[in-house]
Amino acid sequence: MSAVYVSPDDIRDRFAAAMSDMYRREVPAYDKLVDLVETVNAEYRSNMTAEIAAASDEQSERFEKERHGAIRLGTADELSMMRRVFALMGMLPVGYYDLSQAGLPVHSTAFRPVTAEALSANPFRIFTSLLRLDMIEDEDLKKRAGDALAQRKIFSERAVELVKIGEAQTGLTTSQAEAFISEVIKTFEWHAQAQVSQQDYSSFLELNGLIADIVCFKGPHINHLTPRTLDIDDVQRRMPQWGLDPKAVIEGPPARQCPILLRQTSFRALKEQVSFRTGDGKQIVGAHTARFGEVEQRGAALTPKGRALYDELLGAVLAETRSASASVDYTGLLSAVFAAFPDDWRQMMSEGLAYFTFELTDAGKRATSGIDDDVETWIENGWVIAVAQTYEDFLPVSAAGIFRSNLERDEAPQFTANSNQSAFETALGASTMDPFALYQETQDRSLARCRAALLAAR
Ligand code: OOG
Ligand code: NI
Repeated sequence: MSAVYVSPDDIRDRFAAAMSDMYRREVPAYDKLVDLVETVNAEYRSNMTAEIAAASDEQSERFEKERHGAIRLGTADELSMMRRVFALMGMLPVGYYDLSQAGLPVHSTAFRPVTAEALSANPFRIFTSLLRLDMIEDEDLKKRAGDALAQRKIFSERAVELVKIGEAQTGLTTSQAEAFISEVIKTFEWHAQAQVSQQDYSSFLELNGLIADIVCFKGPHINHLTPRTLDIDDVQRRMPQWGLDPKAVIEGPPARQCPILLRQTSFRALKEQVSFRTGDGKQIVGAHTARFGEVEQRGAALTPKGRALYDELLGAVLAETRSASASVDYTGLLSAVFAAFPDDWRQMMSEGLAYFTFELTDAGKRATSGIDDDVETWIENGWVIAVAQTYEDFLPVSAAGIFRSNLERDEAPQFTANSNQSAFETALGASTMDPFALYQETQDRSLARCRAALLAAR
């Protein structure tokens, strides 16, 4: 009887809160960032017009508790077990992100809820990367990395047992869910003790900061959490006053009247004390730089056509930045180039650039005649309103920027691009879902609901 089980949405909600609590305790700078974001959001809200509030999910309950995080895994077994863990929380793998394009030896997916209902309950997402040992050319280091990963167990026995129970029952009881959360959260704890020698650590670090972070420790510590803000420019500006060291630029699109996709910034990763093993069983003290805090501002999900335009414009900005000899005003350039992206919801809808959900208005509920199939006419008649769907995913170029500004050295691309989605999915033990299809489905369903209601009234 499924009624005895806690809903996956509830488990995710509690898990997300527990993760945020843990990270606030572990990384006081993140605690400060959350306070800053709450301050900025409260100020912004007090100036927000009712119109703006109604046209977005920015007033919704999900907003304040909204977080994403990121982890980096070492092996296929770790990734496939992680998939099973997240499935019990209603988080499924969406999208494939090829970071080798940006010269990083990982590829990734985002575990997240996929239905409109689950997203509004709590949209908690984890950007999950898998190390690509195949991209390490040095055979000796590749072997040492593989050996270090082979000897670690990132999940407790009890966690694995609870996953199996949850799968067999297709759910967890209240006490099982509590145990599940407290067991699984251990996987994401920080380990100040490296499982390799300082010499090995240095060799991995020399190769790439990500490799050192993934290979040298007992588990995939959560490396950042990200609250959502209403005004990312304000957060970026105020970080130094709060004692936080922001990365140089905000990733993603420029500030706009009609926000699109995702804008992100972070405070730079902290240098933290760790210890390394020595041959004689002693420990020596060193440092590792991996953990940071991030902020995001989310806008509308774009259709493939809108996304292609975004990619084209961003590509032009990056090409110009690279070719410029002197330092360019990146923010000014970004805004200038993105003037070519329509900044008006109606236009974005008629040109098919963004995804929307359609809702019947009170006038629509009373409408009794003149109903045809054209949604634009319904909107003109005031029967239906269109609200842009929030983008629930990530952006590969932005993710690369976030990765890079948090590696100890800002490394130039060292690895050759070679996308390998099928290898990723084999490791995952499942295919990744297509994000565009999810937004399209939500849009189609909302349209069908409006149509049915209007036809029934005829
Ligand atoms: C992941 C970086 C990507 C984002 O928000 O784009 C990311 C990492 O540093 O492991 O979290
Ligand atoms: Ni992130």
